[in-house]
Amino acid sequence: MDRDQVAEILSEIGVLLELQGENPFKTRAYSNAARALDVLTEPLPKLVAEGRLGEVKGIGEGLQKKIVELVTTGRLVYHEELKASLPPGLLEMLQIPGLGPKKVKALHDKLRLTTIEALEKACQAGQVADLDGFGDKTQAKILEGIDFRRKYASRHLLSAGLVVAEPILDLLREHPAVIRCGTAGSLRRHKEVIGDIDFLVSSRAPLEVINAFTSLPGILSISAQGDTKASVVLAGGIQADLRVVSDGEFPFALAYFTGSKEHNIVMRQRAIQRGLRLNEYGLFRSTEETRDPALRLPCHTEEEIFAALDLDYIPPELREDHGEFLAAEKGGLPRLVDWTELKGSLHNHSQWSDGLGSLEDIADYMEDLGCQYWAITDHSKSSHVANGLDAARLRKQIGEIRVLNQRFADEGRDFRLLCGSEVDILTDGRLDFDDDLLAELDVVVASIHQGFSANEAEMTRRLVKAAENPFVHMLGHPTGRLLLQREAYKVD
Ligand code: DGT
Ligand code: CA
Ligand code: CA
Repeated sequence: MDRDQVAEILSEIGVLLELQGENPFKTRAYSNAARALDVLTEPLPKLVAEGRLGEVKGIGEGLQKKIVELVTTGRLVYHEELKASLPPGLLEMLQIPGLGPKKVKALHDKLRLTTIEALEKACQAGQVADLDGFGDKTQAKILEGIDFRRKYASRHLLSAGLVVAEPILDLLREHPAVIRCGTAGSLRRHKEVIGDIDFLVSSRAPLEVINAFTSLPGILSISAQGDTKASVVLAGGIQADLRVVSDGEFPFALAYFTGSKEHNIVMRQRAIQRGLRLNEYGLFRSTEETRDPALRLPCHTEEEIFAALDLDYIPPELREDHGEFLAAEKGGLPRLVDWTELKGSLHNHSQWSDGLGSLEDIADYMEDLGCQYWAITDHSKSSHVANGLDAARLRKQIGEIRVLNQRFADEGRDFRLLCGSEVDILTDGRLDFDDDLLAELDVVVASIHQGFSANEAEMTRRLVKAAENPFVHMLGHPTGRLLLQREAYKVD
């Protein structure tokens, strides 16, 4: 087990102990130890192997033993027993915003609540508001949090989906029974949030492919397994569907399972208007539903299907029935932006606030990737948690960027850093820096990081006031939404 996993288990022990009502001294020892591991400068396994854990500040003998057990065996009996001694619903409650160990313990002790469902009923009955330290506002917030969780529990970020899908696709590609394969569904359409992952394979031996798929590494459990399809759960709890078709059907199945549903409906209508039938098995010369290969139009690729329906090729990202058909009929589809066309970015952080890289490392890296400019827009002073810069540090950063840029120019490099700030919009709509400082910057991004709960009129007023400042170039994250984590704030 590596350092991060060990630290995570130690902090979970701290939380579990707090839920049990252990004294704060004991619970804090675990969170402190987790934090001590976070800042280790040497690899944890090395310290353990050399018996030098005792050198780390804040880790007593009892904790050392537990860390050794975790590092060497990958588990900790104490942790497992502790976890088993508490209803699992309590840990789930902790995921609701605003509910920490103390509040969850109170809900358990006073109302005997052990599940989210029971918590929801208690809130609806107004019992939670009556508890000491809760109140109407907290109760409403808990209900909101439960709703949010329900809505998003089975949704995942595209990035999380791609990370697990790509290695599986690579393994499928190498399998001798696989002719063509790819992803479909919302993942192929590059939706920012996806429900499940859809894989599609063409093969003459579907069973072999299904068996290979369900025994791939990275598959946690099998939910369904048939002759031509299977559903599994992948790492991270993401569901995945696999369908196996003949190679003749592949382009049609690919188009169908890529979706979206709304897009597919229009495609079927276009087929019918032309005296044809379109479904997941083919595009057929028929006026009735069929899957007879003898009636199938010989399309080998999706491009040929679109062409048969008098359309330019519509890239998956545009298949939402949001106007793509009108555009594709008259050669008017927009060209999608490609990674290689990216010349720079205007909203980025460095280690001066809460980013990871130094100015120079960032410049080298982005230039290597083919960029010509990269703005450094670190946080301003009111964003304490993000280590925001005050005016003096920002002036110092501007100076360092100028020196670096001079050097790049001297070296004949076609790359520049831009000076900037992600300046906080304060609750009264004023900005965190004076205009004379903002005037010195190449890029000013203005963002709201506090007072999210204001009403729509107030939120809108703040954004408008910030945007009216002549030195502000753009608003950062203008809705405040965090995918799967936080709803947008109310703004008109
Ligand atoms: P997701 O997984 O919720 O993020 O969204 P999708 O689009 O990946 O949906 P999914 O996995 O349920 O199905 C994959 C595709 O299969 C979907 O985009 C379109 C197609 N499809 C599924 N069910 C139907 C249906 O009832 N009618 C039509 N026309 N297409 C369907
Ligand atoms: Ca899907
Ligand atoms: Ca699916």
